[in-house]
Amino acid sequence: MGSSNRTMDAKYADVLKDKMDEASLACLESLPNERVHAFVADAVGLCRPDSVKVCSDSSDDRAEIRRLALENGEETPLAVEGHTVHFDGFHDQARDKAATKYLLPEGVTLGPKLGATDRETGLKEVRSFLDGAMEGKRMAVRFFCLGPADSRFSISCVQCTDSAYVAHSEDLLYRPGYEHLKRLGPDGEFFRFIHSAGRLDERKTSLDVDRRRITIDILENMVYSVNTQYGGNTIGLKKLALRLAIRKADREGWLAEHMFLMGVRGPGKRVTYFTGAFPSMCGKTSTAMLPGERIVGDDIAYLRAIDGRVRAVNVESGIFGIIENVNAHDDPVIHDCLTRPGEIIFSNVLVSDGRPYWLGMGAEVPDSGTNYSGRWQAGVTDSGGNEITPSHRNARYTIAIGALDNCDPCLDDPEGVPVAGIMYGGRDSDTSVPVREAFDWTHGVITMGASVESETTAAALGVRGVRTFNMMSNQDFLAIGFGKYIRNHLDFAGKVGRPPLVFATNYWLTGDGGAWLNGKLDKHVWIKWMERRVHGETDAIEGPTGLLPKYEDLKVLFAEVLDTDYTQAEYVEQFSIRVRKNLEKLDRLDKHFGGMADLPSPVAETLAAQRRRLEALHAAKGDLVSPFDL
Ligand code: SPV
Ligand code: MN
Repeated sequence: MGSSNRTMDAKYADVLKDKMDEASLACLESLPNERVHAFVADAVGLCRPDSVKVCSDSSDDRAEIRRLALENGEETPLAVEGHTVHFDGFHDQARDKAATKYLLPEGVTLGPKLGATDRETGLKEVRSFLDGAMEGKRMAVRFFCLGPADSRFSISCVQCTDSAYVAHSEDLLYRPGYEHLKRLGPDGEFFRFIHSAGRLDERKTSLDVDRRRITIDILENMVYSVNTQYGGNTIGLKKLALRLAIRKADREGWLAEHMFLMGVRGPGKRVTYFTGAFPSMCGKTSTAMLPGERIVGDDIAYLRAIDGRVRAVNVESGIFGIIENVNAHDDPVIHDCLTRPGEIIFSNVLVSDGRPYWLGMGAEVPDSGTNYSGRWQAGVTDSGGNEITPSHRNARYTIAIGALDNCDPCLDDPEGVPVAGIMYGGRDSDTSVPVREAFDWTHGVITMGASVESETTAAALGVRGVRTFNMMSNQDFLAIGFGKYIRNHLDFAGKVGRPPLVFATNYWLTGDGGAWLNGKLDKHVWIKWMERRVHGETDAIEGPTGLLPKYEDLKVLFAEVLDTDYTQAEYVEQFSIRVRKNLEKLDRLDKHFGGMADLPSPVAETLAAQRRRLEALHAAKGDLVSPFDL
């Protein structure tokens, strides 16, 4: 573009022209949106990178980012073509909830459970950490689209980052959004993200993690992230954008959820779509990738009521998945993909002779190599005396969904796919049956979604294995009050003719000796059962906490899906109602909800009704009741 066509205000051009070449400047100027120019000029003025690369959707620009990640040492090539490895710092291996804070404008409250800080103070602090943070570095300016482009689901995003690894990850995980934002014209709305990894050590990992901040400015639809590299803290479009999207959804009457989206095959050529909300590391991705089914997405979905039906899209187009325990037997689809040539970023795995290794991969892991601690040898311990595992428990892979053999053809459909069922699941070793169906939408939203309780995992920093409530599995990302969030779910059903059926799953139930009662693949049977329920093709047993599958139906499905003989003894052990345990959970729930303001009245009513059913069963039949005795 010649200078005669310049549309950028001089006050922005003055800041930018010395930092970028003509191509980058022209690329930015071609976006007819002054607020984009202002945002980039502010980011550049604040962070003071040596140079700036503005990327369009072109494959050349994307290739340059990939090259930069290798050149600057944030990624290293592996032996298989297209594979690279990235390491995050030793203390930067998961989402940092404590350092993640909402900036609260005057008059806005989010309740005591969401980390927040006064807007002025928080803004001043994070901007001081970003001040000059990119000196000596190259900033990338990237444009992406959450959800398919040119759809009512689309949200434009602009990311400024000094990490080519972050920018490269976003190429694999999101749909390009430069042309989309251009088409929106001068008033196009967009979410904005500034990220700097901060000062780096010789391993190219963030040095100042004690000054790590993820600061969310809900007033400006903007997130700052600094002194961290771990994807969950830095990839703006992922959990940072989800927090902004939850607020937008609240304003506009739709739902932004921590959910997978998949098509489940039924008899004939039938494909029925389900979403599922599980806390991190509880089986969400491996459910979405079940062999023979169709994956639309594994992490974040937007749900809207359209023409009387719930329709959903995958916000992303790639997967930032946990690699631990991915092996040919349990997760054949992704395992196959991870072992053939193609564009993949492995993070925080063990590398030896140019090959990635991880815990539970189904092959021998070497006893030395390079991992997130640097040079590693079996048996080494950290400063606290704990053994350093070869791969981190939260080690991950990043790929485009299109690389999977079972990618759903509707992935990019601007109208989304119709949702027939929603499942909620947590890591629950001793209370809930493996699968059950809610009596209705309200019962499902309250006793299954809002009541998800799960043992903590390595996906967030902190102690693992502690039982905590995790509302809709979305609690880490909630940016509105809990009461309003539940109300939005309850109201959502009123916008459609027949709301999706709601189910609860529990893949983690254990028996007396502490062993898991289900195999990893049993979830495939539960999902096929849900599919049949949606189409009214199987009966169920009415229990106190929902509708349970019948033994004879599961027996047929186990034989069909897994070619195994499901015995009546297994069924009874797995599906007996642990009445006392369920009552204890209700006690915990009462306490949990007790402190919340603005809870919609159906919450207390629905939980009280559940308690009455459980108490009646307890009085009649005791602590443990077989499904045959219901
Ligand atoms: C999760 O932890 O839920 C993830 C990965 O999906 S993160 O990007 O860390 O959020
Ligand atoms: Mn997630």
